[in-house]
Amino acid sequence: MSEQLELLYDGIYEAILDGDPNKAVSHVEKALALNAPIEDVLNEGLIAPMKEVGRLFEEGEYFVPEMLISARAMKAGLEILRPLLTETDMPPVGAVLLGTVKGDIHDIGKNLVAMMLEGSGYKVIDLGVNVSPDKFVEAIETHQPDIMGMSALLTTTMREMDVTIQALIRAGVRERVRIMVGGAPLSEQFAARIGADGYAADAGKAVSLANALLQR
Ligand code: B1M
Repeated sequence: MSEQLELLYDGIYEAILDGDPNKAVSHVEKALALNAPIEDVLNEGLIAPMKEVGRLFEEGEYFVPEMLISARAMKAGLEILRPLLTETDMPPVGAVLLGTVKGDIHDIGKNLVAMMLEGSGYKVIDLGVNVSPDKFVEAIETHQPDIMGMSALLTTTMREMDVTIQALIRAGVRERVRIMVGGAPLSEQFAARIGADGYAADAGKAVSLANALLQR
C-alpha cells in the first residue's frame, strides 16, 4: 500500500474517532481519487475505528454522545462508497427483506449488508431499525421476499430474533422465506438454535450466504 493511502486511511480513522464527518468524507474521496481498493477504504478506513469506538466506550472513555457522533462520521464516509457498492447492471436475482430487530437501533452494519446485496443484484426492502415481529410478518405478506435478514448488535436484543421467528411460524409465513441473521454478538450456533437458515459474520459473507440460500 502506498504511503499516501496509508496516511489517508489513518485520516479517516482519526476523523471517525473525532466524529468529524467533513474530514471523513474528504479523505474517503481523496483515497478513491487515488484508485484505492473499496474494500480497503471500507475495512481499514471506516470499519476499524468503530471497533476502537466500542473499546473506548467499554473503557469508559467514550459515552453514548461520542459513540453517536463517531457513527455519524462513519455514515457520512460510507455514503460516498454507496454508489460504488450498489451499482450493478444485473436484473434482480432475488429480493431480501432486511431489518434491525425490536429494541435495537444500530444500523450501520445492516446498511452495509444492504449496499453489498444491492451491488450483487438483490432488490432490498429495508425496514429500518427497531422492527417488531409483527412488522416483519406484515412485510413478508406485502413484499413476498425470497430472504428475510435480521440484524442485532446487543446481547439483549439478539433474542428478539427468536421471538420474530416464532411470530413468523404462528402467522404461517415461516416457510415462505429463508432467514439469515447477523450482528456482532451472534454466532453460527445461535442461528441454528433459533431456527434461522444461516448466519453471516460480515457484509461480504452475507452476500455469499444469500446466494447459497437462493440455491436451496
Ligand atoms: Co452501541 N453498543 N449501544 N451504539 N455500539 C455496541 C454494539 C457495544 C458492543 C459497545 C461496547 O460496549 N463495546 C455495546 C453492546 C454490548 C452488548 O450488548 N454486548 C453497545 C451498547 C451497550 C449500546 C447502548 C446500550 C449504550 C447505552 O445506551 N448505554 C445503546 C443501545 C441503543 C439501542 O440499540 N437500543 C447503544 C447505542 C449506540 C449508538 C446509537 C450511539 C451507535 C449506533 C449508531 C447507528 O448504528 N446508527 C452505537 C455504536 C456506533 C456502537 C459501536 C461502537 C459500533 C457499531 C458499528 O456500527 N460497527 C458498537 C461497538 C462494536 O461493534 N465494536 C456498539 C460497525 C459495523 C460495520 O459493524 O454493526 O458489527 P457491525 O456489522 C457488521 C457485522 O456484524 C455484520 O456485517 C456488518 C458489516 O461487516 N452484520 C450482519 C450486521 N448485521 C448483519 C445482518 C446480516 C448479516 C451480517 O444478515 C441479515
